[in-house]
Amino acid sequence: MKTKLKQVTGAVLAAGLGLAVTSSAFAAESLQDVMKRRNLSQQDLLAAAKTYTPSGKRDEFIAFSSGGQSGQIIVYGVPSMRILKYLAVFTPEPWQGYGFDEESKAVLAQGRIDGKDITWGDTHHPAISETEGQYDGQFLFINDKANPRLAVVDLRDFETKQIVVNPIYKSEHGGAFVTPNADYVIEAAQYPAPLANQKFVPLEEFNESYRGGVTYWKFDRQEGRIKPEESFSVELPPYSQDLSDAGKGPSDGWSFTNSFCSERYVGGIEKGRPPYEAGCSAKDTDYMQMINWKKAAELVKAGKATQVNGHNLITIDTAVKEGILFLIPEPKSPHGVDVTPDGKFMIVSGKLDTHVSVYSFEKIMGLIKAGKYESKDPYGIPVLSMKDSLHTQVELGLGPLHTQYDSKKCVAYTSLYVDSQVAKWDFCEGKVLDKLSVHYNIGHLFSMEGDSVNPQGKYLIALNKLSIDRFNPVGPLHPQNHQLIDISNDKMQLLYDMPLPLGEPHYAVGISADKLKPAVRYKVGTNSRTDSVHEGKTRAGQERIERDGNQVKVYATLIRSHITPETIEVEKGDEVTIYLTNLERAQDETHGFTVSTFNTHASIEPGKTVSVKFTADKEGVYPYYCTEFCSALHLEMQGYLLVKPKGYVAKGGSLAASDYTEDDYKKTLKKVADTQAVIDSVVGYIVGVNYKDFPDVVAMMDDAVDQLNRTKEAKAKSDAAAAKQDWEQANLWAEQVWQYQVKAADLGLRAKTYLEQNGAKPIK
Ligand code: RUQ
Ligand code: CUA
Repeated sequence: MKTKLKQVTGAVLAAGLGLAVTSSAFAAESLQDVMKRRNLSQQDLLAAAKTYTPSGKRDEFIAFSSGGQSGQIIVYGVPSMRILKYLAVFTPEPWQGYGFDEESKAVLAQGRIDGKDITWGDTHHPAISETEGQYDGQFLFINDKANPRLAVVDLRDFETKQIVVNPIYKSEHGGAFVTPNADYVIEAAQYPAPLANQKFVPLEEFNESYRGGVTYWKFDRQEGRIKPEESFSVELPPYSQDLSDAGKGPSDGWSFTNSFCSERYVGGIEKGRPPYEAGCSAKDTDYMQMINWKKAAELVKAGKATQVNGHNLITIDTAVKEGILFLIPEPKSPHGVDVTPDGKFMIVSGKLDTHVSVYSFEKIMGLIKAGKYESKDPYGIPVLSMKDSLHTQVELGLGPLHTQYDSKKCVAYTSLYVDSQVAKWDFCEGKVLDKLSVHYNIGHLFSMEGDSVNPQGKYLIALNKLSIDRFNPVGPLHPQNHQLIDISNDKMQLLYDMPLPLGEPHYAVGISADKLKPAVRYKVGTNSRTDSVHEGKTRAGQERIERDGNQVKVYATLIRSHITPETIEVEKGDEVTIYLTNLERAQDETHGFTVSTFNTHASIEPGKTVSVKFTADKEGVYPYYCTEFCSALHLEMQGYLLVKPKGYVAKGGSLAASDYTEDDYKKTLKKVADTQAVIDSVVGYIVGVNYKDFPDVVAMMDDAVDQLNRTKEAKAKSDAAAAKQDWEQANLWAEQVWQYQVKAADLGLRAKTYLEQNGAKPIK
């Protein structure tokens, strides 16, 4: 029987066997041999054992890392550090068809600013949606610092669904951070500018007319979209806003945003003035800006917001009058502000100060209730005393930036940019517990669910800016370096370096893998970008080409291994829309689609409908094909777009084919019968064991049955042709029967291997 199986799957199976032989040769080496050969220490082995994830095994956590200037999100597993996906967000990504099919183009178009396409983004801070302060794994948000935008990703299919443009900023940084039930997504401005968009204001009027702010984007969880009309901003002085965080527990309802350059310095090297870096770090303190966003939302409902660029804005004056905005001095040029899991403290690191400052929310509230203000800033905002708001300050080292939390109470980890270290410390007691050197210039760091109310501990990842001497050289532009650290013991242990070559990842978040339950297929005909039925949804048998003037609409389907229709004839100048529906129900049976030279590509996952659109502006012959190696006959998943000159008259003639004989037909019938015997024996094995206990196998069987069911129609056509002695048609339809059989057999064999490897038991 083995020989027969081999005949069916041919070279593919043979290649697989070859691999098995090579790997067993390595198994002959002992652990000691390998350690010697690769120069590995006991410590290395221990680290390897903690991160190595055996073939076929999964990770405990999933990380979502910003993709920096790539405008994407990088998804990887922890502790294996295996990259799983580049998620297309602000930048076209051809493999996913993002920015090439019409549906994703429409998402990118939401991110246009002043009518211009912006085809990149500077992503910094991803945030996972929360329910009662815990990551719920439903949605992901990320900001674009360069072009003030925010994107919504649905974790049911890991696709970007929405991009919103901030209507009043020119840049932003303090986002995305979510409130504890993801009612709002926080986005703070960065470089101050006039809020009314199209206005020129000279730099001489910086203090009077340039402004910053914090935006609260209303998120509708049911629809999975941000509602711009229900969103609002609170105006802030031109103190460059930086990072933000939402309060939780006792501090729920408030948000905290850092600032730098509260000196309001405006540079001018070219005029002989000292640069920004000098003028922006002259004072000893900047301001933490505290906003009561719950009250702010009520003020908006009560009509107390003004409209700027069609957006709800609570002015500084209103915010002060209503008592929702306060300032507290914080050490020089701070970067991170991170609320503790219990919501009692806000931890701020001053980049140019060696301390972290732990602010007590309780003390702050005490000061506010007592109306105890130290002073007012030039815009009339009450300033609370730093000394009276502090719980403690701890000297950690040079360049503290960001703080994450452990599952252990009071334990925090702070990145030290200048020292290139991670400090583990106790924020309740105010003492340092451990320090670990990491590679150069750590920026953010993240622990698993480390900014939720319920951090999971276990692993910490350092996001290092430089990777000098860490990896094999690849030219002047180095990859970034994510370092995996074990934090399950008192002492931190560095486990692994992962190069990331896709822009500079700023922040990342890690979530327990079991909280993510993405779908593997869509309902047939789904427009995945709008979560609705696609106008171009096409079922098997409904494929057609419709023409209205010069508008040609092609309703096409894809299934292993053909695209229907296989010929598309249009005239020069026609505007062509091709709707593509993937009819597969099987997992991972994605088809791709492209038409030669029309700069178009689509990725069509099972059930999805997408459309590609172009003007057939040049007469000629253009092959189209499936771009995913989806099956043995993938190369044959092809067709022709024929662009004819206007008014072209067909010359007649018939399509080329060979002269098939009755003999050929009979040979094909024999092949079909042999293959059926193989299928029967594989099916015999499968139904003889407890395959129903293996959902993956059940799915494969469904898919195989689906393929086999398709043989009926082809067989009927073959039989009918044979009756008329049309051997060409009879033979070719019999070949089609065999094609379906091969796919079913391929699935059957996969299922059989799976069952054998996973200990299936015979049933009585
Ligand atoms: S950044 S390295 Cu969050 Cu934009 Cu700190
Ligand atoms: Cu479908 Cu290749």
